[in-house]
Amino acid sequence: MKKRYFLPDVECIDREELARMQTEKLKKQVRHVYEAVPFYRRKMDDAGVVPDDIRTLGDIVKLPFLSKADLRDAYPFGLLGAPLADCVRIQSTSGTTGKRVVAFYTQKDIDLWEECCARALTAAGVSREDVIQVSYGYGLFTGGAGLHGGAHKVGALTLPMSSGNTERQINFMMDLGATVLCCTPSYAAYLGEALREHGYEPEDIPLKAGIFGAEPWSETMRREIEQALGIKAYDIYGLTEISGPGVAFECAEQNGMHLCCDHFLAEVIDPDSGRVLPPGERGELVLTCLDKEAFPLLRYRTRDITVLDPSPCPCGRTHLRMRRPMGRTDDMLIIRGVNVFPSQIETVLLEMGYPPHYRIVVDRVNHTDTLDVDVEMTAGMFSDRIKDLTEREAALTRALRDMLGITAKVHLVAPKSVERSEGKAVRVIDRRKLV
Ligand code: DLL
Repeated sequence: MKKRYFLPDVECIDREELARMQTEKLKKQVRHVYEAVPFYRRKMDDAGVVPDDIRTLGDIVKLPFLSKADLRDAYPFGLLGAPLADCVRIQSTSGTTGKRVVAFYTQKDIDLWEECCARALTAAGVSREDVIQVSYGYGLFTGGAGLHGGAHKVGALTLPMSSGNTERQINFMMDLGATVLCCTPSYAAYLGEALREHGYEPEDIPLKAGIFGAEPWSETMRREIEQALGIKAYDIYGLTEISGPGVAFECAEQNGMHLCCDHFLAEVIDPDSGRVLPPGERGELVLTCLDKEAFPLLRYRTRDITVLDPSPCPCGRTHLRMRRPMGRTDDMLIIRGVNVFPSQIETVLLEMGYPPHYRIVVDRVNHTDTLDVDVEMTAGMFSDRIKDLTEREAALTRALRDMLGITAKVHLVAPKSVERSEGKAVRVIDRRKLV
């Protein structure tokens, strides 16, 4: 495939030059937030650090971490780094517990964010000739707005569909010849299923690429979606607090996501001790915004578990890559003392040919944790012979035990009985938290 860059001078910048640029930006940003944001000044004073202490990139470790709890404490205006009158937008996280986090943007912040999305689209081979169906939710969620802005910057024809109304999604896609689909991987899988039910084969579908993110997904799920829609599926990562989608994205190599290192500094830490880990080790991603004006977070603990990869990428981009996040520190389930990520369960199910529609229920009975997994069968697997179903359940239980090290109770359920999601899928019900 022809190599495409949105900003080759920035994306393929020499590493030493990039480090010099990052250092200058970091020093300036730290001074700015210290002077402009009393919340930061207090935090830095408590940690005994002043802006003059930050002279090299390595000095970043002197800065205190910022957590989601800090964002809640500072809600709504406490972390503003620009006058409110200079802000043009807020977006908000999709969190369901406690107060939502609101992030502010100046026009420059919006431009920066949309440019990151334009880089992501271009890296996936998208150009002004394309028709981009944006099926992420519009509104407070950053998915719709971010990819929409990026699509405009690329100059492509943009279909602002938002999420839901699958019938209408299919009609627009087929009638207008959408070539690129942007939505969550779970909704992409659902659209693939719905298109098949409408009698469309992958080769009838005009799409050629998909930009999928906002939730963890596996390599197997990627292959399923690619086959169902007849496309190449690209991963995109981001979070509201840092801007939205486009903080990192895959290139044609599809081997990790390039972080936009000119705008964001990435570290990976041990989530328990806070120690910075060397590249290649798995831990929690911590991000620092180098250019953001209105919501300039420093050393923000994302809670996403990943690995940083500084090795050169054949695509020519010099920006560091991050592996697909395997989950969040806060969706890791501890079941009978064993750490379980929902993405591990998904990998087993998909590898054994089950569709990506499942539900994980964790409970506590007689002081012991229980793990139940409802797994939907395809129409082809469905059988009225009890023996077939029992054998299937036993095989799945064995495979899950091999992956997780604990036993799960598997329940095979009828095709279409697990609720479909139009945005981020909610797959875990932890009843232990409800008591
Ligand atoms: O989900 C931004 C986004 C929109 C990213 C569209 C990609 C595409 P939030 O609602 O604030 O923002 O949720 C951010 O979602 O901390 C991760 O836990 C998770 N997440 C985002 N992208 C990925 C991904 C948007 N590619 C939280 N893989 C993040 C795994 C992801 N998890």
